[in-house]
Amino acid sequence: MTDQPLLKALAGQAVEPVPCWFMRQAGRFLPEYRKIRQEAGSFLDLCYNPELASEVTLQPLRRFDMDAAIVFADILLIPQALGMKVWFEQGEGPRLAPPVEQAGMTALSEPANMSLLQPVYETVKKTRQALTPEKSLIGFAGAPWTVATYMLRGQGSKDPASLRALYYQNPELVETLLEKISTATINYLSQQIDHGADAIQLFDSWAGGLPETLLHRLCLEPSQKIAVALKKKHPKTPIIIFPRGAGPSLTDYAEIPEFDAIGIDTSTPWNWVKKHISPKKTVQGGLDPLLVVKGGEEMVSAARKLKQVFAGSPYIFNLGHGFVPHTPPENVALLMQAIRQ
Ligand code: 1CP
Repeated sequence: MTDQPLLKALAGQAVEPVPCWFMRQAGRFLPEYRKIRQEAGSFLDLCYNPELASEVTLQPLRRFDMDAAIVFADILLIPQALGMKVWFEQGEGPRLAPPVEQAGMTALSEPANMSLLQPVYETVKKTRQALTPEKSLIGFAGAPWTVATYMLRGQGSKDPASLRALYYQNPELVETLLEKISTATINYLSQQIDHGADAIQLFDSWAGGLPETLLHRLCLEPSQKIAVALKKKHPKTPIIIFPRGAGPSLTDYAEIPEFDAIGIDTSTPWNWVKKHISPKKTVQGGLDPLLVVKGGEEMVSAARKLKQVFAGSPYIFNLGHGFVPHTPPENVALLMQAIRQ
């Protein structure tokens, strides 16, 4: 599958035209997604329905010519496999029970119920079969810290400082939890690769705001451990790490050979990346997703500038975080045009 532009870029080539895909391209902003979502019942029912999940994965590629599809699933399926109840409150976000901070590790399943995730592997297989050979299929999971932030508190945390305080109070609990998530995640991603994922992305959406030592211990090291374990079994499958909010510590991520590409968030200065990250390391992302809500010339010129900054080095066009639900699809079409020009 080395004819895939995305894989070429992940192998360190500067590819022209620049390969692209977008975080949160599946689900959320497309009207055809909302229709299927209604048909499926709940969001989680949709994640566990290979037929419909595969359709949602393919929807953006039917409209736009991006180079990769990302499997429709969620980072919170792993907590379910670990024995937590997971649901989504309308307009509020995910809820998980019982919170590990209160219930402790013994409330989790031992061993994890990995067979629950079988439908995701079916989605991967079906989607890979439906994609043309030059398109890549990206499998993914949450990085352990990001998944743990939801498991510890039973919901998304609005207060990262309180999670840090929790770690200082009870490091054993947090570290045991990270270990448990990591083991399940290695198995989960390995199965996604076995079923046809061409590349993997680890989302560390809540890596921001940690002091350097904690960023290393809670985010970088557990993600590195997953990448090392995956590479042992699947040395050819590239891994993209997206440590949102890591700032200057991105240079530490870039030094880890098992991370084939580094995802940069909205607030990372592009020229800083050019200056501080080896030109051999593949970089992905950077465009403010809210600019795609705005659209027009401002979006187009930012996209051109981003392409220009990374021209001549291995780069994958993407956003600094995901599309928001009210992104107009016609702005995405215009963005694609600007990227392909
Ligand atoms: O229809 C709906 O209401 C569901 C919205 C939705 C969708 C489409 C959620 C709820 N998850 C997803 C799919 C999803 N989630 C994908 C595959 C589709 C794609 O990205 O194109 C991926 C990769 C994720 C990853 C994910 N889920 C992350 C990491 C990346 C990121 O966006 O930061 C996180 C943090 C989650 C948790 C999650 N899932 C959904 C919500 C509302 C949340 C909470 C987000 C938060 O706390 O702010």
